[in-house]
Amino acid sequence: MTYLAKPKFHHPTLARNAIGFTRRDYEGAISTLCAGCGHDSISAAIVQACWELDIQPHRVAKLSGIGCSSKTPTYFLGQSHGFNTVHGRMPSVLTGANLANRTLTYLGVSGDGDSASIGIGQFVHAIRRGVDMVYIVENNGVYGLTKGQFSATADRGSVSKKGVANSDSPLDMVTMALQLGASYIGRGFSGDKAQLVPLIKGALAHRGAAFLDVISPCVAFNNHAGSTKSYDYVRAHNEAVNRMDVIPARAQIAVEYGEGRMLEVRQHDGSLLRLRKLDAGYDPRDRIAAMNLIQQRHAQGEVVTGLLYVDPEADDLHAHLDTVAAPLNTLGTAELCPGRAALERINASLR
Ligand SMILES: Cc1ncc(C[n+]2csc(CCOP(=O)(O)OP(=O)(O)O)c2C)c(N)n1
Ligand code: SF4
Ligand SMILES: [Mg+2]
Repeated sequence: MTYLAKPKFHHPTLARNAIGFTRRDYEGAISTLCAGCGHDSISAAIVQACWELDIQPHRVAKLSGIGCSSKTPTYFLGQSHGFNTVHGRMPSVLTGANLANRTLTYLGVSGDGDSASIGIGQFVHAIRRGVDMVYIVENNGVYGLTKGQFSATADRGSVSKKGVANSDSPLDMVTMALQLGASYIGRGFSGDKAQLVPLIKGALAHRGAAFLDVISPCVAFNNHAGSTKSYDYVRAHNEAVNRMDVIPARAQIAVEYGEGRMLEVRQHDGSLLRLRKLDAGYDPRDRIAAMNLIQQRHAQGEVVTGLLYVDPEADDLHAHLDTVAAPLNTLGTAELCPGRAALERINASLR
């Protein structure tokens, strides 16, 4: 229950990261989601990723919309800034916050209903603007919070718990993010933490719009035979194109691998994405090839996962707009008031 505080007691031998925090320091309140809900596994992966990256919790802003998925920021990063927005409006609030203060790490958490149905316009524009953020959609194919109606990501022909087949075409948010220009794109599965934690770490280290679609089964309304978002279905149809390690800039690189099996991509912050190729021909730097493979495999009922696209040279909205680096609330009169002469010049240019 959210009103039950977790005990503050930490066992003295709990492992600490480089800035002295235990994993517990990255947790939030006790989850109220259904036992077995995929969303709780994603929260655990976020905790693990932030702990491993030595992120200072108070330098993170977590934002969400409405839904079971959008409730989850209460259950992780209890010492970070949080903003639970209106349904489908997380991207615009995140964009505004990011423009006002670029020194924080922005983590947007949403659902397939929140982002692919009511919030689709907001999703589209935040991605195409290149807002520097990690945008996670916890994708279960239904509106879990309002009792299991199909969302826009539900596959045509997939069957609801009550036996009704979905007649609408699905919307694939990964393909959309590729088309819209996101510069780091991955698909994960809440049942595969070993794959998901590095995907989140790489996204946190990325500059630009990072988008992660995480298939996250709803055990209450969409985990039966006939669903393409159930644990069984995704386990049976998960085609991972690669496995990734994220090596922070400060770490020594000790192991060398054979050519052909490995691909190394260095990001702007110096972190290294080391990819073990499971599909030898897959190159996550090729946007068009990524779209083709995802669509081909989807037509065959397969779910392609892994790091699907990355542009390590990407920039972000601040670079496009040439904004000041300092947070707006730290600017004083000297920076904000250009003076009479400058104002007169501006006014004259407008006459
Ligand atoms: C403006 C508005 N319309 C509708 C709702 C009702 N509503 C609440 S959550 C939700 C869908 C949530 O689905 P999703 O984002 O997939 O989250 P999940 O619960 O599946 O994790 C809806 C339609 C609302 N809260 N506000
Ligand atoms: S209703 Fe579904 S999405 Fe919501 S908490 Fe329960 S299992 Fe998770
Ligand atoms: Mg949902």
